[in-house]
Amino acid sequence: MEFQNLIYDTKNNFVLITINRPKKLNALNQDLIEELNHVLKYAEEDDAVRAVVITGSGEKAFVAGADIKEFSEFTVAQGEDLARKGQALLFDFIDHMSTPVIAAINGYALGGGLELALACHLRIACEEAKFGFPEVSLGLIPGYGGTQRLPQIVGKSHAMDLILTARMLGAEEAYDISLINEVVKREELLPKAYEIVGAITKNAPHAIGQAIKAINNSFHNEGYEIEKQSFGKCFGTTDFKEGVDAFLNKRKPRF
Ligand code: DAK
Repeated sequence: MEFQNLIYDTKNNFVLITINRPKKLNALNQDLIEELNHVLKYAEEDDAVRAVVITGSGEKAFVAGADIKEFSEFTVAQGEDLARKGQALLFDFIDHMSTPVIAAINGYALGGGLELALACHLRIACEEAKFGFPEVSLGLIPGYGGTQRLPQIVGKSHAMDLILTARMLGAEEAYDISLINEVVKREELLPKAYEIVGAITKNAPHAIGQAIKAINNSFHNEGYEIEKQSFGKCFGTTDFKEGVDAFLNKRKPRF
């Protein structure tokens, strides 16, 4: 199958997906979300696929966020609707897969890109990787599950810090706060991901799927719904218009 925004490679018993928009730092647009859903669905349905690894092309970015140009004109209704659609096609979809998904983070993982990594079951990164939620600097909040999964993974205190300050952090700090499972040298990133795939796939696949389901269910709450509504409301504000205009015109926002 031909894809415009990703490359997928079927290995022995797993699939490697490489997000491939390097000129736009692999920013997530709607087409890419659909393409990822397509490959992930296939991986989930084929019993021969026992794991998935997701990485970004180039040395600069895993995914530098949702595509800001694409969402700059969205209304409140479109924002909420697309948050729902994106969650169903990609973020919740991965979270609920019974096939384990590992994010191999090779550079910037920002905004929607960090949300993608958080939806994966495990995260490893190279030493140069950078993480952050710049959404509030654009007049938004993380709308693809970030306000829910970040506190689940790093705790409320670190989540408040990262989301409210919008600061970027490096791989060592990300490891220290348990945002990622491991940090390795760049050349060891994919070999380490494959090693983890090997460690998981020697175990019983049915039990792996049930374990993921049980772990996920310890985090059931209403927060995801509130996030979608709050995210949609941000699109009706002058802050959003100012934040996005500032990014697109390469200037600092004035809030
Ligand atoms: N979207 C679109 N283009 C992007 C991009 C992005 N997120 N990130 C980078 N690019 C583009 C840049 O515009 C530039 O394009 P050209 O000007 O060359 O055409 C190219 O990638 C290279 O980027 P830079 O020239 O900026 O590279 P630098 O090394 O100087 O800087 C950077 C790297 C990662 C620090 C910088 O690119 C940056 O700050 N990027 C934006 C980070 C960011 O704010 N990401 C968005 C976070 S908000 C939604 C649901 C969820 C969301 C949105 C909507 N709906 C349901 C509707 C989530 C929102 C987010 O993710």
